Amino acid sequence: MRISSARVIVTCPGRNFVTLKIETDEGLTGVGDATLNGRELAVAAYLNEHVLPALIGRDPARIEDTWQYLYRGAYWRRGPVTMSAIAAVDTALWDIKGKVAGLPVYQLLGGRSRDGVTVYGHANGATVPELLESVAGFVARGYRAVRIQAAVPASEISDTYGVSAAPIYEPASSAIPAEAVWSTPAYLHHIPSVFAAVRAEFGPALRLLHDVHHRLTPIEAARLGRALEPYALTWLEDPVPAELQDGFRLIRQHTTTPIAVGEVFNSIWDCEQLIREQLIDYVRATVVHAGGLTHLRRIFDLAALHHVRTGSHGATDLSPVSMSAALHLDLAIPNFGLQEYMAHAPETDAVFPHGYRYEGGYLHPSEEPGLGVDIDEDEAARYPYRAASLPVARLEDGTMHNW
Ligand code: KDG
Ligand code: MG
Repeated sequence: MRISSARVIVTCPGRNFVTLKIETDEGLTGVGDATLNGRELAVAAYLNEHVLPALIGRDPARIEDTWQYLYRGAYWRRGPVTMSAIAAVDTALWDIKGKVAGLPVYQLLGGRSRDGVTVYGHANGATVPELLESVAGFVARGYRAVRIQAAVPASEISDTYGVSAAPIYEPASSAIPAEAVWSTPAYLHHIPSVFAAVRAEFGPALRLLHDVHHRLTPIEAARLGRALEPYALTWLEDPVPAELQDGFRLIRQHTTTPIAVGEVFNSIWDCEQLIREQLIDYVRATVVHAGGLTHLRRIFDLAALHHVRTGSHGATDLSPVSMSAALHLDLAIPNFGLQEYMAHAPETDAVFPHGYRYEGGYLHPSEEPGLGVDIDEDEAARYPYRAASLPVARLEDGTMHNW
């Protein structure tokens, strides 16, 4: 069997998605997600200009060899654009391999290690009562784990990360980034009282998470982790930017609150030290941004050796193709932790028909051969690309900060 064609489909059913579709000379097809929020066209061009011409005529069964060919062959290794492009090819080839075998991809990865994939949802509120109502909605729908984000009622903060009135999470908006104002002292003062209110209302069993979105320094994160210890979080996410992996040692020295990081990682080298030194508890790398199932499996296997569990990123800017692929891996690996899950807009679901389903706190991947997801190209053509950037954050004095 040979790869006979490959095309990149850019569509905006509520938000932008970049999808690779590979076809073989025997009529099988595979899909891969290549969406990089706010930088979509860079990955589309990378695929179109530099990857697709070299794919035609290759044997689709040679997944590892193709991965190595694209990674080593670029000479310029790593980076989110390169690794998202490689991920799309890799994911599509796993989809094809499943179809050839007549098996869902999780069977090719070793079969089930569990009955379902435990997911967490996103509760948020402009006020604590609003937040409690949002959490109650998730609990009523069977969720066992909920991410908690609440607006900080302080004039120094113009909008708080993760809080929005819109039913679908969507931080990317205007073509030129929107600007938000941020104050760490106001945030640190407020957040412990939010968790106190949630625990008082929902008791000890509900698993609670919180995303700092890279906004603290290690010592500030250590202070927050310590302040949140009475509320027994499952994880505190992205407390600091992770370029300096040593920074996490400082956090670890001061708090037993578990740490999760990795949604912006694209290679095993971004977390090698974090994992090897057991500086984190959950690694949040994803299929689409970390080189596909082939490379993500490698990261997760390294994590398994060091008591680190997985918590793959699953925001709405990862398409249903990514979610489908993530669920197959989540089901198979021994060290699965949690999977993030945010429902997509109905128009996104219509563009990407998929067989995974939510039930009582768990997601279940499709049992169809392959990944169990496709792209409806006629439907996709109805939604042309719209430029949309992620916001930026500044401190009160105008200094650029981390969004
Ligand atoms: O594109 C950026 C989003 O995916 C990110 O802001 C979402 O932090 C996020 C999360 O934990 O889902
Ligand atoms: Mg996050």
